[in-house]
Amino acid sequence: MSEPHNCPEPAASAPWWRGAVFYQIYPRSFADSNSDGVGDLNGIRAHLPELKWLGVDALWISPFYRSPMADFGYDVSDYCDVDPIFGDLAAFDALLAEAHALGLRVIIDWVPNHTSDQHPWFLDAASSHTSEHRNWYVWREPDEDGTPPNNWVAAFDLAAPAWSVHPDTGQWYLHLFDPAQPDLNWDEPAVVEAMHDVLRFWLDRGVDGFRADVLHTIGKYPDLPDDPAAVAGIPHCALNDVPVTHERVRAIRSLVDSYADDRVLVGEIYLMTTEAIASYYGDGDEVHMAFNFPALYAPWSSERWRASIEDTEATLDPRGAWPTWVLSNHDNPRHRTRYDLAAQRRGEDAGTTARRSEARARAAAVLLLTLRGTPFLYQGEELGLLDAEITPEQVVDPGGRDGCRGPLPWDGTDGHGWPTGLGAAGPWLPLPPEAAVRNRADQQADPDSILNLYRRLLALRKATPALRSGEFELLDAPEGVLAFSRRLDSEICHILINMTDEQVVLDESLMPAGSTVMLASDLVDPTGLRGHLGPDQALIIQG
Ligand code: ISL
Repeated sequence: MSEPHNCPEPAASAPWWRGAVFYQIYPRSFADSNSDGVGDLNGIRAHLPELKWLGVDALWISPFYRSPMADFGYDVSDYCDVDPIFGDLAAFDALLAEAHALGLRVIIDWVPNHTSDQHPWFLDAASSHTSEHRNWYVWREPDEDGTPPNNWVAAFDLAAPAWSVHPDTGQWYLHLFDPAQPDLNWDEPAVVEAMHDVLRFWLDRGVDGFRADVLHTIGKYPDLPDDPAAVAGIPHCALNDVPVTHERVRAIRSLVDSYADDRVLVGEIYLMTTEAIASYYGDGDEVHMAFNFPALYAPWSSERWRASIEDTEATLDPRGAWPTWVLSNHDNPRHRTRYDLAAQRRGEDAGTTARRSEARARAAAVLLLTLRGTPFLYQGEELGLLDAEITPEQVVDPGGRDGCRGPLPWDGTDGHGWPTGLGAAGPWLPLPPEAAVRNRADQQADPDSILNLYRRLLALRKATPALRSGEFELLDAPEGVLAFSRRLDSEICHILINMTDEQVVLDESLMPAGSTVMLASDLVDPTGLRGHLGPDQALIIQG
């Protein structure tokens, strides 16, 4: 088993993941070691030193298991093996050992709600009414009128039912996502046992924990009733937030904890209120952390961020639940792109928008890395990447989420670290715009780049306990400015973020005389900064 030997010792009272910054790797688009146009485990391993240089503490690696790739790995056909496109188990072991030797923790994705329709369990289940695995999935006899068993719709195509008829037995099977992703039946004890075995398999190999995919959906209303909200969208959330799921999550947590209390369970609880998400922290006996989706969807607005932060603090803190913050992931447009689009809607020209969205992306980095809680960075946000531009013919994802999955540009060469061209000979998706300048090597060499801002922020966070674990308080601030403090013992930091396009004058209480600017989001010389914030500028001030 591979141990994170080099990891800093966690304080007795604070588990490592509370002080850590996670970095999400989407393996297909991270780094390609064998020039087949798809990223792989050896590619990740080769770039671990750069992640260490950046200063993150832990990696979350999206699925690399055997998969027909109908949902690019979230359709698993063998949970205990690596898809050949990514490498093999030996490549994973080498990656994990090397990450641990560098002091980087590694959590991996676990997809408990559904398998691939090519998983041997489903192939057997579908083959006859009486097969060994029949009850591992959710089957219903068709009505005479041929309508699906209920009105649930599938996540990627809201016009399509969450049910398909399997030709071999003529029965409907349930799939909250793509028809190629049949839902497992967690009412069946053998499913629970098999999925627990998957956790054990990877824990035994030494992983530091899991990000559990749509974990709230592993319990369903027993009679699968119609969903009154189905027409309003987000079908897999509206229902399927039921008491039995909490029991199942508690069992998963206790399995994870049985290995040692330093393994972590992060839930993707794709529900749209903090209250609903918070319930999956249980009484400290369900997930250790859950993604904060309402904050991910907050636009670049101080009022909206303030409301989201207040809601998060008010909901999580009383239950002793630890917050997380995330701006981007592999399912949503990158935040720089989102903030860009917002500006374009206000009628800005493209050049101005690009310049301002860079400023917003920098200020957002300060926000993400100074809030109280565990931040999750998504690969490429440290380069300030925009979504790749994808033509309709280039769309390959059933959910149309290709833009945020554009491969990472590593250097200034023609292919930027990927085989040149697109398609069979080139990367599986187009690279993001501006790769000639917005690539890893060039940004590393430029001390003023957003990459170097992330690095300095991460170093500052590491060196400043108040920023990692200090008390949090929102401060009164001029309109358009989000201001808060982080305080630990006598150490106090003010974080000031101007979410407007105008310069804002600051009063003495936010920037006291004699205070020092520890960092400015545009990396300008902080000595000239007194009494005001530039457009979309963020400052960290030591009081
Ligand atoms: O993709 C979404 C919005 O753009 C979400 O609705 C997404 O379906 C939801 O966050 C669940 O996502 C997870 O499970 C899916 C998979 O496709 C996503 O990539 C994964 O993050 C099914 O496994």
